[in-house]
Amino acid sequence: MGGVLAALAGLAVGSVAAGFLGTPQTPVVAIGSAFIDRVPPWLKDLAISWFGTHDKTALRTGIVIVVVALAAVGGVLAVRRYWAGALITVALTGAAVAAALTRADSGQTGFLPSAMAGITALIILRLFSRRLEPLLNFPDDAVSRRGFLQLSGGVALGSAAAALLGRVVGGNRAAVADARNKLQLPKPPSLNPPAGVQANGAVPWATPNDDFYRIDTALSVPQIAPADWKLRIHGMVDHEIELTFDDLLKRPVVHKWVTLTCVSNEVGGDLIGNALWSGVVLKDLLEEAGPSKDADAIQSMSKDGFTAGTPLPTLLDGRQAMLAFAMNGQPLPVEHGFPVRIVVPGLYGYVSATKWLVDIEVTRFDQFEGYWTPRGWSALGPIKLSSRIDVPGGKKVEPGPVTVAGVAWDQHVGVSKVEVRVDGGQWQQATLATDASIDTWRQWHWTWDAPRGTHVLQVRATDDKGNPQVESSAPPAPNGSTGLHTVNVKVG
Ligand SMILES: Nc1nc2c(c(=O)[nH]1)N[C@H]1C(S)=C(S)[C@@H](COP(=O)(O)O)O[C@H]1N2
Ligand SMILES: [Mo]
Repeated sequence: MGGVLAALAGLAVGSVAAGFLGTPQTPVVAIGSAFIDRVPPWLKDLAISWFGTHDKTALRTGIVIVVVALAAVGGVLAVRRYWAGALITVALTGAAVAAALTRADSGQTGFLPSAMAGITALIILRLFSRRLEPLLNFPDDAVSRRGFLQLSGGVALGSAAAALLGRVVGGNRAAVADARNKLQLPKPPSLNPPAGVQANGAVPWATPNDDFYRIDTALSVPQIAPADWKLRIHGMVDHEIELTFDDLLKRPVVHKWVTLTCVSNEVGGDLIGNALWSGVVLKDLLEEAGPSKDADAIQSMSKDGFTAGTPLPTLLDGRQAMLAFAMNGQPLPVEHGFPVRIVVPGLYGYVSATKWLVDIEVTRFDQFEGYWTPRGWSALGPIKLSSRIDVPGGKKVEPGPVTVAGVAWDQHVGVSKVEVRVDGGQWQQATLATDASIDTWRQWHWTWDAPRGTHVLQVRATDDKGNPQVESSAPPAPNGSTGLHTVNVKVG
């Protein structure tokens, strides 16, 4: 009891301190972020498949449970020997402080919330062990019991008040949301998808922002007001460039539909979305900076220290890789990288699509590794040709004509053909919807005269160069899944 309350009070003080210091590093965030940076890829994939995009809530909850459980043990030990319980508190605090110190976005004060949390917990633990001593020796002493209960109530109330205060002073979030709402950005000529791109029965060709998948390592979403945003382009360049948000808006703006895909997408998975991005073409900026002939990459960095390594040619070959500030006509949602992120058609997000972008270094692949490379993922990540069946889903269908439909993608190469087969039979050509560009997914549909029974549907795509999709199954690591999306359908 004392241990649990000490821990909760510590965590509450930690989050208030983080709020006042303007750092995202509450003790839970510090531990969680360090955990995310070190988690093996298989565990990350498992977490995504269990919790989907709620994996971060699950992690936060998990950390609180573990901390409170350890603190409970500490509390029990502290009843007899204060130092034994204190040792556990000190160890937990040490872990959180160390975790905060290793984070890029913690600044000089990032460790303070964790340290203050630890000190608070130690003091409260001490108070409890003092109050408990007389109770242990004289169990019937009403005065000691009252003292103990008063202390418990006081600490519980204090923690709740502190937690509330923490929410209020964590006002950075509200300020950034407000700045985002007030932002006036150049509007795309139209938000409507190009004519003919939507196939009957398929998912919406344009993914609404609220439905767009979110993948990142940010346990606490970086909050950057546009007025505070600055981008430095440096490294192997003739002229370093520094850019404010206003500078960015003064440049020519492009609006472009691009389908973003995560390398962790399993065959048939939904870690893919298509949006109209507005921003500034990166090529022009890079050419102004003048990359050295020996450079072959950029390392882009997020406010929170995430990095991606992108081949320089993909940024200069005219495919309109961009610094995007808007998504489907809205300022980037904060979770999708507000105020500025990178979008590169044809590359998986982990090697290109840095959100909360603050720094671009022109460099060489033999000089650095992007965030995911030492964690078992390839340095290079071109998106693989792939296709997915969206309908019919898992539901039972009536015999007779059934619409089979879905999407196929091979960004910056293009999809030229989609075929479907039933029960391993002949491949049948599906009807393709209009191709908006080679940088977006392409929808398809096929009408199946479905007989009663249980059947297996499969889809395969062919790219614009005539290469068929790789049929053998491979997992997402190290450079993207392959295999045919296979769906069982009950008819009858
Ligand atoms: N700062 C930052 N940017 C990031 C990541 C990240 O972890 N941190 N993840 C990348 C990955 S793996 C993908 S797939 C895309 C996902 O972008 P979205 O969340 O907007 O869909 O963002 C990329 N940009
Ligand atoms: Mo990703």
